[in-house]
Amino acid sequence: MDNNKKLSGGQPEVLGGEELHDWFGNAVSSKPIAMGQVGASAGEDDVDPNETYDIKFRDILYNDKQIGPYPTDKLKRVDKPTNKIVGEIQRRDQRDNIFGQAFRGEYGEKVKELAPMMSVTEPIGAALISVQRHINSIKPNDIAPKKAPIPQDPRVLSRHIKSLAHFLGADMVGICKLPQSAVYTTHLNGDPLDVDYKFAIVLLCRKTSHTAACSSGYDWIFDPVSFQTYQRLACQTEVMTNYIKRLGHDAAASNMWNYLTLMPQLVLEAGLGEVSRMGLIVNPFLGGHFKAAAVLTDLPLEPDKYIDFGLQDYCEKCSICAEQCPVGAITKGGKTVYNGYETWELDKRKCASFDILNTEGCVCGRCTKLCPWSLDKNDPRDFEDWDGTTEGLIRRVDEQAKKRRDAGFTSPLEKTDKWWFDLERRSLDDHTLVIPKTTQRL
Ligand code: B12
Ligand code: SF4
Ligand code: SF4
Repeated sequence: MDNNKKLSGGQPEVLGGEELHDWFGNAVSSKPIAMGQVGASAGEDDVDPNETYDIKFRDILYNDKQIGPYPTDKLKRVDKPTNKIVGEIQRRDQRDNIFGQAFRGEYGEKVKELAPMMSVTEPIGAALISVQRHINSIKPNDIAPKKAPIPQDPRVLSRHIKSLAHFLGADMVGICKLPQSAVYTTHLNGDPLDVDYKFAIVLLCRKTSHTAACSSGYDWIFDPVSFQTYQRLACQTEVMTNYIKRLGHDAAASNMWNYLTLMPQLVLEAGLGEVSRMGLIVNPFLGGHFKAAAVLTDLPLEPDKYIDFGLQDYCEKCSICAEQCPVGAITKGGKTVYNGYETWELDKRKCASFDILNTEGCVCGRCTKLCPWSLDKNDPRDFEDWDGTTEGLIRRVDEQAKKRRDAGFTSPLEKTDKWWFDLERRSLDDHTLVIPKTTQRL
């Protein structure tokens, strides 16, 4: 049986079964056990999809109660995205993202020389990346040969999977049909990607607000803030993938270092946000202050609809991100068509060159941090009294915008709570940490 039938290119080969270990890690049997014995009784037939289940104490899977900490069930749902899709969205070669271009020298010798040091210059970021590399290198497990005897109703399974996502630590989760246009044509190593799953489960994790609030963008912590979030998402999506395969369904994780898909498109499709002036997707509760990862699967699921919380109009009038971007990478003008969809196109070359060349920090993220939809704490309690109207959300965002503007777009925490040391590694082959000259200017 081909246990990894849907995913080819750049993935580790699937090995059969699991080794049995005792609690102390000693192998107790050299004979691998079949995954089917974990997910379903050996010899059992596939589950009849028409069979009805009456499972006690699991009302949450059958009712309409809110799943997760944010009131996503109160959002206005629509049939089409609020930005127009006007043409065909083209699949992308992952190596053509701006980092790939920088590594190839397309932005000049200085950017090429410094690009490999990006994200690993600062030791907290480098440590996060080291550990995440291990997570990404775990071999995918087999798909159990028999489907687990659980309800096959897409709605019930979707509520189960969403609850699992929150159990694993995701802040928000949505489901969409997987559009082939969101799948990269190649893996980062250049192997062609042929990914053919029906659905994408999209997980969002908010960034750690306190640390982000302490960062001006001109220091070394904002990139580790991203990698701390990537690491959590990698754990969540790898565990969810492993679990779905134990249920007897195919699945693959798409996360940092192992992206199979372009994420903003999936975040939009899964009803988790709208296209914003920043060029990224903004979520009504998390603003732009989150990272995303996905699990692609054939588990029968119920896709979510798009959402409309008035962002297209809001971004037409607001331009905080464009004003606050240190290099003018975000347009103050109107939307244009890019890759078949309407958006405010980012000057990614300006953003990435600054990210790599800035001697006082890395991947500043000021746009996402200062967007007034990214509230100070992004805490679910902020929305406990929300009346469910767009006006109610916008009122709060206007207040946040005023507060930030009055404070000159700085937080008092930037002057008191920088708990990290701005240290730098000298070069890729030298692990000595030095105090960068630039910290004296902060
Ligand atoms: C490379 C990259 C960058 C690069 C270059 C971006 C680029 N355009 O090439 C740079 C350094 C500029 C960058 C910066 C940032 N990034 Co970035 N980045 C990526 C990454 C790893 C790959 C994107 C890619 O393949 N680009 C190459 C091609 C496809 O670029 P492109 O044609 O210009 O397309 C871009 C957009 O036009 C859009 N897009 C293209 N086609 C379509 C079609 C539809 C329908 C939609 C809706 C969108 C869309 O997606 C691309 C996003 O870069 C993604 C992860 C991922 N797998 O998606 C994260 C990602 C896009 N980045 C993210 C974030 C948050 C940031 C930063 C805030 C950094 C930070 N500190 O957190 C800044 C924000 C800059 C900005 N205002 O957009 C998030 C966005 C989440 C969201 N809210 O939607 C992502 C998804 C990472 C994640 N896992 O969460 N990033
Ligand atoms: S990450 Fe920084 S440089 Fe890039 S668009 Fe946002 S504010 Fe501008
Ligand atoms: S800062 Fe203003 S213009 Fe920019 S994405 Fe946020 S709401 Fe839109």
